Amino acid sequence: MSPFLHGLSVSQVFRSPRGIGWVDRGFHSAGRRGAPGCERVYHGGMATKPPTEDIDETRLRVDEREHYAVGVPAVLHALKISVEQMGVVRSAQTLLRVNQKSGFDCPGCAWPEEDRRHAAEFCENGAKAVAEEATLRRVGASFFAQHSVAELEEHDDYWLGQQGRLTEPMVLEEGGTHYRPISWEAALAEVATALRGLDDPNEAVFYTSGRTSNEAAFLYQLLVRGLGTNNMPDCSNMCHESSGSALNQTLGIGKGTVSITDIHEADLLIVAGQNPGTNHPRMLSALEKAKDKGARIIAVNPLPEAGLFQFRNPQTPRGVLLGGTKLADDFVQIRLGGDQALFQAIGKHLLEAEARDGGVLDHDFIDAHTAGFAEYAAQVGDVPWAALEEATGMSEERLREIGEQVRTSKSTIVCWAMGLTQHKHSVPMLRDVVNVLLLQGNMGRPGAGVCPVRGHSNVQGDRTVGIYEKPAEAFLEALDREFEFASPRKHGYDTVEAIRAMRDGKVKVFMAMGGNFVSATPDTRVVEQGMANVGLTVQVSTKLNRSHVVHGRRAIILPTLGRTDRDRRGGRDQRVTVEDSMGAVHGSRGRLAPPSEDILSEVAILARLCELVFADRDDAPRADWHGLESDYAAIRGHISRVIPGFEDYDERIDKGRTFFLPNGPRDERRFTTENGKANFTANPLEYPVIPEGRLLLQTLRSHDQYNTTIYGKDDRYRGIHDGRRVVLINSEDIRELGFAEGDIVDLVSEWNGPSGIEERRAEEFRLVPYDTPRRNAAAYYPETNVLVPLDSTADVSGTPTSKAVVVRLEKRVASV
Ligand SMILES: Nc1nc2c(c(=O)[nH]1)N[C@H]1C(S)=C(S)[C@@H](COP(=O)(O)OP(=O)(O)OC[C@H]3O[C@@H](n4cnc5c(=O)[nH]c(N)nc54)[C@H](O)[C@@H]3O)O[C@H]1N2
Ligand SMILES: Nc1nc2c(c(=O)[nH]1)N[C@H]1C(S)=C(S)[C@@H](COP(=O)(O)OP(=O)(O)OC[C@H]3O[C@@H](n4cnc5c(=O)[nH]c(N)nc54)[C@H](O)[C@@H]3O)O[C@H]1N2
Ligand SMILES: [Mo]
Repeated sequence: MSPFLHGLSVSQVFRSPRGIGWVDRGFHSAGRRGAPGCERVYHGGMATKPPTEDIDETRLRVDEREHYAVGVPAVLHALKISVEQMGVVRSAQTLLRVNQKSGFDCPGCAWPEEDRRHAAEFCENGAKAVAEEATLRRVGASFFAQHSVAELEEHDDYWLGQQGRLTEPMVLEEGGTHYRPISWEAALAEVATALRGLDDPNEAVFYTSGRTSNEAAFLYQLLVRGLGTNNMPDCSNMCHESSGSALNQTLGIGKGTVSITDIHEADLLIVAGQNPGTNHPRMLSALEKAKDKGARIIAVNPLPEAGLFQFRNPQTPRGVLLGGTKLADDFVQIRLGGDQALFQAIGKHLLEAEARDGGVLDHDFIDAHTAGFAEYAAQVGDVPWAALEEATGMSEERLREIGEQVRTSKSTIVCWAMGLTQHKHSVPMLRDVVNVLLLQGNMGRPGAGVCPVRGHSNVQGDRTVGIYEKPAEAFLEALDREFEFASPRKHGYDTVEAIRAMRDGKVKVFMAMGGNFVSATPDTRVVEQGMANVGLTVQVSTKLNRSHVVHGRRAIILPTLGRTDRDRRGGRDQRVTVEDSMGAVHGSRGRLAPPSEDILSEVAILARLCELVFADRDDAPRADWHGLESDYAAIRGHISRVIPGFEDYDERIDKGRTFFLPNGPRDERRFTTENGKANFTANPLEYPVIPEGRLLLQTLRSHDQYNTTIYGKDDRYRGIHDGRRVVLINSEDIRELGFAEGDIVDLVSEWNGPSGIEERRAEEFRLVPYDTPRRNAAAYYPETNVLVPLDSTADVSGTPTSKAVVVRLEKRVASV
């Protein structure tokens, strides 16, 4: 990969005598003019002040959607945001260190590095994630003195997140109007006393978001299990839980089975239910490499996402000057939730081709390594083409054409993200993905396998080191042996169960290690009410968010370090480790001065809590808590003795090295399922049936957000500017439902609950005609989470069905 950005390396951009005057040249020679905000970049070496206003939706503009991703505008946009948040010097310091051997792991996404020795691979949204964390804006005691909690609650997520980094521990008393400062000693003592005072440890809930390092996550689960509960809901429950459920059962591992080299070497890549141009931009370089080597790409999506079609790599002349690389050879515009039918159709086509001509299936693989083939073949044999056509919105001929591309592929990888995991029938859908791959032996050989593309940068690592409400017995036994205690065996709450327990008044302490529980979870009104029922809520956070202003009777905010911050403990710079989407573990070390002196790392907070909570308890885990806080290598020592695959952990990440965790299916076609085989499964076909006059709504990310953190007001690739309250909808549906383009409507979700139809309402969204299948609409999360019913979850995995909410539209005011 070339480290160059239009002939200049990122370092040259910042080192040029004219500062980022470079932007001028790069941009004119690329034949473009007037990138918005560019002037600010020229004149301002300083970070800018946070916004004073919420998003003003009346300014919303809609234009043509883009037909390519990245390119020069992406570079400009990222530089603009970086300089606004961090100023020029800090921007240079940080952007040069992302994903470098001696640098920090990008907090953006979990896509692996191509090769960590090269200079920074440019990624617009990675740069934005970094800028958001390394911002020079601050939220300290004077901020909280100025703004009451009631006032803060009125602001939108954009305003809250943009205020800056938290700098000192704060507490909100019962009935208090403002957060006030509290010392670390008093804050941690209060948390520990609350936890020790519980009648039953199951009255506490401990949420984790996926940025937490392996070291902190491991200590966290030890704190929780030492206390005596497995109540560990995490963001994974809302994310790739369906992937884990389907893959564990069929392949014996809840993770992907490919490496980055496999992506490069695949003959066919199917990218389904994923918008990599926005959410995993570095994946586009890998897809480009695969294309260069002759791969075909099939993109499966209801929306023609820009990043699926054309990639203008800003680091190559081809990308900047010659229009870039065409990615998808075939765009399959599927109906929401139609993917199970698509994969059944492919399987059916392959089986019919085998019966007719032979030579399609990998019989050696099927015989040696799999079980359940006959049942699967019978099931897809019986499913009528008419049903497959109805579910996908495509003809039998078209479905067979896709099946033919799979038949002729020598090695196939299926990549997916939230479009496949957040449906009621996601688990059977993903089992059918596995079925298709098994037919041709696309498992455990180069260029073949499953690739669930993870979201948060360490969400996979957190699970590996024990953040899970249903831990495996072998893990618990090893943990008990290492720390000489007895961990609880009873399974804990997942995210939806935790919300039910909060709603029902069963939770006395709620603690979150990162994330934004209130905005990220479904059924916002129920969650708000649930939070209010909790005695003490504790948020360990980097930045202000809604979960600080929607709180329990008492609330504590503990500010913490992020990936970019220097973490000095025990007289030296500490390093943490993370695992990427492909099971590679590597170190991460921040270099920036932390936002204030008064911030503790996640590890330090947890080690101190363990010490306080476990003091004079004979049945508690035993460890040198103080030692762990001052030397994270000692935590890695514990992990290496508890979790297989981490032998010699610390040595193996030394000097910026990466190591791969063992992966049975990938490494040796070994499947640790109950029967020791890769399992075909027979899954009855399911797909959403949309009631008359209603739409099916998917809730997704704009280009300017990181989950609940809103970076900006644009969704550039989809042509949406200066606003977020839009519904992307087929223009014929607008007409048929009696509306006009630009109408402002309320979205009313309809859920068939135990006592009849329940309604939930999200107000004032503008109708934007868009290229989406009939009766399939899209709107942004988290504004629409209020519509997702708590009980609307995926079978088996319990994941909220964020990509399939039945709604009707209600008109509010005339067209504007
Ligand atoms: N910049 C940025 N990066 C991120 C994140 C972010 O918010 N911002 N979030 C991170 C996290 S935690 C995650 S999990 C990932 C999320 O990454 P994605 O899964 O790409 O995120 P979504 O925006 O939810 O996009 C879902 C995609 O699936 C499509 N889709 C929806 N329903 C269906 C369906 O039924 N079938 C098919 N075939 N497609 C469907 C949608 O049209 C959309 O293109 O990104 C991670 N990276
Ligand atoms: N409707 C709908 N809902 C969804 C989804 C959807 O597609 N549609 N997607 C779901 C998915 S895939 C996910 S993963 C979840 C995401 O849910 P979460 O992970 O809970 O949400 P985030 O917005 O990523 O959390 C952002 C907050 O994390 C804190 N933070 C950031 N970095 C750090 C750090 O290093 N340490 C600590 N301690 N705190 C930090 C900051 O305070 C920031 O405000 O949302 C889910 N919710
Ligand atoms: Mo996620």
